Amino acid sequence: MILRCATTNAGKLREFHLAAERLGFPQIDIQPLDGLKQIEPCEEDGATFEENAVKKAVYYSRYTADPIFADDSGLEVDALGGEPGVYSARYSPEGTDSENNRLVLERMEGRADRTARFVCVIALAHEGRLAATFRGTVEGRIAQGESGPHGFGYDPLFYYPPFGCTFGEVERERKMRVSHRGEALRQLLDYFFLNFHIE
Ligand code: ITT
Repeated sequence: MILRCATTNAGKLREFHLAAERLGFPQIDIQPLDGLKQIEPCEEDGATFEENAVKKAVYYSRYTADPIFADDSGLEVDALGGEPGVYSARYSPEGTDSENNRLVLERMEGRADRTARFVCVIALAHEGRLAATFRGTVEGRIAQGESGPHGFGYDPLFYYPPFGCTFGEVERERKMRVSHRGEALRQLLDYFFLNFHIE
């Protein structure tokens, strides 16, 4: 069973590839959408992760006959009123991981309340129609600085108390067991397995 994913983010893609087999669904073959880079990007102007995920999934489902999912995700920092939120990928003017991280740390300087969460919403679509959405979250804290060589995006800033370190300091597999994306993907794969019987 082929399940396509529509993402331009290499970090997300690496986590999706790890997912199906490790989550106990070796029959589901997660493949990127062919030619995604040649397609005009979908505008992500929704006010919520749900709106953007649905928009992306439905948009890209017109380019394949296979079922396809999109992930809209990000970091919500309580002391920053939920920012960067849906603007996570383009929080700084440069929009790079290192500049985004620098800006979060700068805005958090001197703040005692450092609670934050990662949110991931996955939308599944088929032939131009939305099938379902799935949401995962994980609670943590914004560290005082960046640590660790693993992961992507805000992982080096995201201190996860049960691990006693940041997501940047653990292997991808360990992160996926507890992460927002791992949780949303588990729900997606359960749903897909039960509802799509595609030969
Ligand atoms: P696609 O829309 O093509 O999937 P994108 O990077 O633009 O790629 P989003 O709009 O969903 O994706 O933005 C998500 C951003 O949130 C991402 O660029 C990271 O900066 C951050 N993010 C999401 N999940 C993360 C994770 O697991 N670890 C670290 N940062 C994460």
